[in-house]
Amino acid sequence: MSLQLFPLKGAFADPSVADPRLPTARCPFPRAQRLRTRNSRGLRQRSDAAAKTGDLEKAFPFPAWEKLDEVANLQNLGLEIRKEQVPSTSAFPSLPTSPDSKSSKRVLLYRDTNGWCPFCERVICALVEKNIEFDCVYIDLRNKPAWYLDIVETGLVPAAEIDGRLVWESKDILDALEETFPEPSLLPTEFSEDANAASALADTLSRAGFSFLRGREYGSDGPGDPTELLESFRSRLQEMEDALARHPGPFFLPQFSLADVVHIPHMQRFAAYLPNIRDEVVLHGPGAQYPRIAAWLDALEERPGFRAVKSDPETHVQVVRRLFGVQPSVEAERPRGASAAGARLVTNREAVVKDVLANAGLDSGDSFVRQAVELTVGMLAAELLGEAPAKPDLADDPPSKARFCAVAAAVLAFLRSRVSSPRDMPADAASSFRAAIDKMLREVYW
Ligand SMILES: N[C@@H](CCC(=O)N[C@@H](CS)C(=O)NCC(=O)O)C(=O)O
Repeated sequence: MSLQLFPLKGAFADPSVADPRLPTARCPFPRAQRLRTRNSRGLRQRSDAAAKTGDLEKAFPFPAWEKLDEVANLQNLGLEIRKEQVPSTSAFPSLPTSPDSKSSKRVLLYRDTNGWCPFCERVICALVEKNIEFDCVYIDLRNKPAWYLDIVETGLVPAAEIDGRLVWESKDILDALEETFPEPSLLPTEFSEDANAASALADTLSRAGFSFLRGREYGSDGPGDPTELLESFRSRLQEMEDALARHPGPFFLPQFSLADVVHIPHMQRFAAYLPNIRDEVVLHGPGAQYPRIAAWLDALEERPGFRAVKSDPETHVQVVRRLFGVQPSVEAERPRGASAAGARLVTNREAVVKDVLANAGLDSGDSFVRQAVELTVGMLAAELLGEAPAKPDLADDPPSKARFCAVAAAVLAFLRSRVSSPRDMPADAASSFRAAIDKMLREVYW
């Protein structure tokens, strides 16, 4: 059987890649292939036998968790496991979500379970910068406990108990921390006017940025005027640029301060969103339009408080798309080899589907699986060719949706390791092929 995934054919043959007269239709790793077949049969036999005796441990090597615990060095990472809580790991010491949770530390922070709240980030950033020990209690914002609503009248996070005094509203918490723990200071009194101006700008700038990204004014249902939204965002960014110029060094004041802390959450988000969602505004990297803001973003990387709350750009983009339904207007630049890879996949789809069904470990006798495999291959081809990949509409059927996603993930992972260059496609096409698969895998459980 030919194991070549995408045999070069007719019009799609790329003469720069391989001479179709060469015996490329043979698997370049025939020995490896034979070994794989033997091993998988062996495993099946062993697992059948083990299943009869119920002794799975003999069939499958279970992870050596104790050894892995040791290697992972959990204590040194400061990771705490909170049994029966979601999320169950956190770099921050935490207590059960209960009205009776009493902390031995001077600060107890109530924050969101999903770890995304930008206002909680402000508080954590200040706590870390000021070396204040704290415990966290995680509040599920979709199902807030009644006792939390009783003690915090807004019902919002963050809230903090500081030496037994309960404070909410992120900026009020920052002030209370300064009062209670004056050293090291994050608010030098001689610059309080500039700090107040920066704090006010944090609100107007974040509103303008989110309005621009969502295409509508904060609090309004209808679409806004895109040019006005862009101009308003730009003028707030210019205000920030000017404020950063007021003192020497990269920060708002001559030293890192609360003025920086209050801007960190929305600015780290905008820096992540813009290149992926709306590229009219460039905050960072080549073509940066606000040099002081770009230098400020660079300087943050050195701050322990920022590192404690920093997320990766991809998480930010995924969250804003899911949470606010923000759709990118930026056309992701299609990598150079994408069309070539797409063309090969379309031309050879039958062979590819057959190969997946025969070798990816899926139940090829099941018609749902067969359809899901073909659809996934089609979605990948569409992705590579710059077409919108059509996903099945399974919103009303969660079990089938989950099943489809699982099959799609298996197909994509299989093809990712299966493709071989130059056997199947030129090098840049293979890179694009894998990049497209990585992108789809990130979004496969939609
Ligand atoms: N002005 C507040 C805003 C806090 C806020 O909006 N928190 C959000 C999480 S990011 C929240 O608790 N949302 C829950 C809700 O709206 O019910 C502050 O600065 O602390």
